[in-house]
Amino acid sequence: MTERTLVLVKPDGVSRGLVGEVISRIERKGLKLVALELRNVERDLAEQHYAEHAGKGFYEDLLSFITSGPVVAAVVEGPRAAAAFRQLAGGTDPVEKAATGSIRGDFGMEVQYNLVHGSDSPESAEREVKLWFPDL
Ligand code: RTP
Ligand code: MG
Repeated sequence: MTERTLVLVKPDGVSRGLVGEVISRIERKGLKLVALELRNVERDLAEQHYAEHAGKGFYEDLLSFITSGPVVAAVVEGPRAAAAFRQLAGGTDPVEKAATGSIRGDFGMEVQYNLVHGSDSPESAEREVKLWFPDL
């Protein structure tokens, strides 16, 4: 059964010119792009997207960062799409957790500036795809 997941190239990835690199890795893995858009993120959308982190120490910095410049939002499809993209992304901390060969492991240095987002489960993916692409 096929599955959809939400991918974001965060503002650091866009400003560093890594959009093509991320898209290329998604395509080479065998995942399929079904939506792709450059957009500015309103505070309200950022709050809903990261609702699970409300109240945490890094929450305000996270919201400021994700609304600081354009992101590329994509819906990606394939068998086990959420897990497949999380593997491409690597662990949250680009130095301590992300393996070399992953997007964060190859291009990231700091937890806050970890380049990409991927939904963390099929259930999160369903919620996030609806949130970002309600007409899809
Ligand atoms: P994401 O949601 O962005 O795909 O990242 P993730 O699942 O790997 O990590 P998550 O725990 O959901 O955290 C969301 C984002 O918050 C920032 N963060 N900063 N300073 C910190 O300790 C800290 N912890 C998390 C990261 O940018 C992380 O991607
Ligand atoms: Mg997360």
